[in-house]
Amino acid sequence: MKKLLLINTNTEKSPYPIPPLGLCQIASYLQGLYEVRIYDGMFDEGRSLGSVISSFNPDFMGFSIRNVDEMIPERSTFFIEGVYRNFIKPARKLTKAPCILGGSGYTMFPREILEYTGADYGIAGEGGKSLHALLQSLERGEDVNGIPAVYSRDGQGARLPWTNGDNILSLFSEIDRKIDFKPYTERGVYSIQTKRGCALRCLYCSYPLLEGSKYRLRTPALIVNEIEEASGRLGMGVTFEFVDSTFNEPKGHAEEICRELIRRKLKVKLRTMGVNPRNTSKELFRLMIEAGFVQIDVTPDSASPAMIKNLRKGFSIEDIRRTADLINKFNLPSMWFFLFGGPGECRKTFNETIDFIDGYINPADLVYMSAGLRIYPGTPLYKTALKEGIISATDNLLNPSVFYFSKAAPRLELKEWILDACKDRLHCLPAYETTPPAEMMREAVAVRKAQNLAEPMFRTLLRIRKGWKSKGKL
Ligand code: B12
Repeated sequence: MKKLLLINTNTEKSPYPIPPLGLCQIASYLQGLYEVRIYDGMFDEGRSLGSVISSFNPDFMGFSIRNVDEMIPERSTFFIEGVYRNFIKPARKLTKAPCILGGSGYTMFPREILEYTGADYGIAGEGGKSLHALLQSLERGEDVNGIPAVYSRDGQGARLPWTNGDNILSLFSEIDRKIDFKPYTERGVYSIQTKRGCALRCLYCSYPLLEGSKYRLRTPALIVNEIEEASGRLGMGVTFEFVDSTFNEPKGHAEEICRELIRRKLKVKLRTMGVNPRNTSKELFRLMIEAGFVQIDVTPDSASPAMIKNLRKGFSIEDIRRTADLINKFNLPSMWFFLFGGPGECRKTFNETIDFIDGYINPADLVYMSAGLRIYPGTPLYKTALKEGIISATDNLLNPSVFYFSKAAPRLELKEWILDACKDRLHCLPAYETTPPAEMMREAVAVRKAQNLAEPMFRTLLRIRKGWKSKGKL
C-alpha cells in the first residue's frame, strides 16, 4: 500500500489551538486505500517533521494550509511564509514525494500559493474525492490536469472547488485517535461539523467559495453519534465546538441536533461560532441551553439598517434585537462580532451600531470590533473594490494588507472611532486585541481555580478588566 503523509501546517495558537479537523476527515476517507499518517505541526512547529519523513518514507505528502492572514489591518502576519519555511522547504530537502497542498487558506489563492511555495499540486475545496483521484492518477502516471479542483504547476487546473458527491460528510474524524489530542484539551475544543455549504450571500465572505453555496446536511443522529463516541473516549472535560459557517442555518437543522442531544441525555459542553440572527427563536435558545451550550459567537457584523443591507446580511435590525433579547433572557454567554468600514459606512452608521450595543448587549458579554474588510478573490466585495478603484485587476491579493474601507470611514479615522467607543465600554475590544496581557490571564486562571468557576474564560477576564480599570491599572 502506498504511503501518504498528511501535514498540519497551522501553528497559530490564538485565540486557541485548533485541531486539524479537515486532515482527520481526509485520513478517515482514505483509510484502507493508503497507509495514512498525520504529522501535527501545531505544537511541534516542524521540529520533528524531518525524522517523521525519514522513518515513514512517504510516497505522497499533503500539506494542509488553513490560515493565510489574520484579516486584521493592524497585523499583517503572512502565515504562508512560515508554512513554506517550517514545513514545505525542509520536507522538499528530504524526499522527492510529490507535494500536494489543500485547505481553506490554500483554496482562496490556489494559483498564487502554488507558485509561492513551489509545491507540485494543489486541491481547491474538499480533500476527499479529489485527493483520491489525484493520487490514483499520479500512481498510474496519468495526466492530472482534467481532475476537478486540482491545480498543477503547468498552469492547467480546474477553477471550481469540487464540493459534491463524496461521502466524506458521513465519516467520523476521530481527531483524538489520529493525533495527540492532549495538548488541545487545555484551552482547545473538539471541532465538529453539522453540514457543509453556506447559502448566504454576505458581501465580503469567502465561505460559499470554500464549501459551496448549497447546504449539505449531516443527519442529527450521525452528528450526535460522533459526539457521543468522542466524549466517551475523552471524558467530560472537553468542549465540543460546531465549526459550520453558520450554526442555525438552514432553519430547523440546529434545533433537530439539539433535540437529538437532549434525547440521548448526553452531558457535554457545547459551543458554536456563527449564530446568525435571522433564524433565532425562543425555541432554538431553549433547546441550545438544554442540550449543553455554554457559549456562542454571534456575528451580525453591523446593527445599522443601511449597513445590514449593504453587507447583504439577509436579516433585519428586528432580527438582531430579538436575538440579543433572547441571549439576555437565557443568559447564554456570548461573544459578538461587528465589522466596520464596508461600503456606505460613515459616522452615522457606526453610531447606530454603537447605540445597539449600548441598548441591547449585556455588559458581561464581549464585543469584538473589526475595522476594514479583507478583499478576497471571487467575493462580491472584490467586484465592488475593483469598480471603486480600491484595487486593480493585477493586484496580488495574497498580500495580507489589502482591505476595503469606505470613503466616509477611512482606516485611521475608523480606528479612532473604535478606540474611542471602547474607552468607556470595557466589554468592547478592538479585534486586534485578541490576547489579554499575561498578568491578566494569570489572575483569571487563579480566580477560576480558587472559586471553581465554570463560566467561559472571557467572562472572568472581563470582570478582571473592569477591576483593573477601577484601580487605575488599565
Ligand atoms: C470555524 C472557524 C474558526 C473557529 C475555529 C473553531 C474550531 N474549533 O476549529 C475560530 C472562530 C476560532 C476561528 C479562528 C480563526 N480563523 Co477561522 N474559520 C473557521 C471556518 C468557518 C471553518 C473552519 C473549519 O473547521 N472547517 C471545517 C473543516 C473540515 O474544513 P477544512 O479544515 O477547511 O478542511 C477541508 C478542506 O479545506 C480540505 N483540506 C484541508 N486540509 C487539506 C489538505 C490537503 C492536502 C487537501 C488536498 C485538502 C485539504 O479538505 C477538508 C475536508 O473537506 C473557516 C471558514 C470556512 N468556511 O472554511 C474560517 C477560516 C479558516 N478562518 C480564517 C481565519 C483567518 C482565522 C483566524 C486567523 C482569525 C483571527 N484573526 O483570529 C483564526 C485562526 C485560529 C487558529 N488557531 O488557527 C480564514 C482562513 C483564511 C485566511 N483569510 O487566512 C477562514 C477561511 C475564514 C475566511 N476569512 O474566509 N476560525
